[in-house]
Amino acid sequence: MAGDRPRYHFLPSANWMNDPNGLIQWNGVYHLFYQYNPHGPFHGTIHWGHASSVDLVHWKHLPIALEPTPGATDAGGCWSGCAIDAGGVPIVMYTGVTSQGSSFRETQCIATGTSDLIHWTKHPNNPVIAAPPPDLEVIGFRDPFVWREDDHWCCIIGTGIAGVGGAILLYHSPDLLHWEYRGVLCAGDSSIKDPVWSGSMWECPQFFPLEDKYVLIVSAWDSGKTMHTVYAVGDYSDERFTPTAMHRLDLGASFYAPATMRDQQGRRLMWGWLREQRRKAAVQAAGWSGVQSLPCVLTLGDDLTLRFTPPLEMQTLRGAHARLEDLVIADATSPLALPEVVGDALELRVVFDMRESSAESIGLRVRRSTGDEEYTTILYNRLSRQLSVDRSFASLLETSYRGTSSGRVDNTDNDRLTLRIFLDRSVLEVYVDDRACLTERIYPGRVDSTGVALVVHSGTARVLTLDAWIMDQDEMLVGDVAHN
Ligand code: DQQ
Repeated sequence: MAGDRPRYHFLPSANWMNDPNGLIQWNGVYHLFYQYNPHGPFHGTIHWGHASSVDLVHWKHLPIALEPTPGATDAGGCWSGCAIDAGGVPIVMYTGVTSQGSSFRETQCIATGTSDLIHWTKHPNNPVIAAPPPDLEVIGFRDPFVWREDDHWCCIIGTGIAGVGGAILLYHSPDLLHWEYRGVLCAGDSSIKDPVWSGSMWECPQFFPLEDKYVLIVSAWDSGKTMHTVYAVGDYSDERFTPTAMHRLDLGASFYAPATMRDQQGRRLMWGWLREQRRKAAVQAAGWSGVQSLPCVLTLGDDLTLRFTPPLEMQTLRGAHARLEDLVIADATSPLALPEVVGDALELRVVFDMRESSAESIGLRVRRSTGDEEYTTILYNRLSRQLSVDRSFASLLETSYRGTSSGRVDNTDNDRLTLRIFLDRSVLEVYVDDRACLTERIYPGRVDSTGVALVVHSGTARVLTLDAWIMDQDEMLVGDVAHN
């Protein structure tokens, strides 16, 4: 259905997209590569798609960057990896896979780009890392992430150690071609379920300094299932990362395999793959699957947890604006429909006065139909400090994707609570202050499911300001996916 296809989030014109890959700013231009299947809206024959942007907002589709080479070590797919500026030469490192019965052989490969990053030549020495360390019983061996340290390159690869949990393998190289295994940078414990389960294998590791700490982001995988993304902040010395607690990175059910980059302003930017949550037949009918999240700037809080902020550039998407001020809502008036605010591609910013609110839960309904047949409820419960998105009534079509995603958001300001919401047809990204982000996919079927309402439970709430912008992006994407 055309009404599900996002308008201002990045996605190819058709077919399958999953992980963001090889994020880099090159000669001032942002480049986003991504896992792409040109043959349909399903995972298979994975290529690297490519797009670029000068402003993080408008993206230009570029030719496919990498495709599997028959008979080579990436014949089964060019899986996730990273991009590196090797002294002015663009290099990508990725996982080449070949089918081995019902499983895959995973090896690490490199390719060198032309100065415009359009054409890529695979190195004749591929694979540059042919197999995991022989003395470890590993589950998976993929998704290289590379950085420079002193006089050598460092590469980490995601894996799992049987009976232990997810793990990160560390390698060093003088030239990106010859790699020496240095040990396990860090390992998880799959028996720990609380407060967050990190699965039996870690995909798409990202490892970078932030303030005076290091951050490790991994995507938790278990028994063939992609689950959620977790992060840890900690210290890095003597080739080992010592994390403090593990945290959920995004509190929703759709955000996975994020990649990060440091841009020329020094910002740590992150994109994640927002997978579909609808029936295969609906995906097939749509002809596309997968969206990239909006970019998000990561910073570190005093409590050593991450802070999440949409980049300022996103404000250039704002079109027609409505502002409401000083509203009081009580159980009896909830949900309070806002006729001034209508649309399926909106940014909403709501500031609640917490000192003058007694309600246990406050929030909004979006994609709401006139008779409340369809709606999605975003709520913050101030007693349990839980942010939730309830999809129970989100869609009359996708009845199997129901339920609630939620997570704890600690230490929010006692005076104010700000919800910042990016709604883009089937994409919903909810920021609570800068403390947390919850991303969901929703698939309302009714054409009138474009309303917004304020909701409270058990008490009253005072809204200081509510700003709504129609996100106006007809010109966002330039060109089409070109095939080599
Ligand atoms: N997707 C890629 C893998 C990665 C997974 C394959 C995560 O490299 O581990 O498309 O979604």
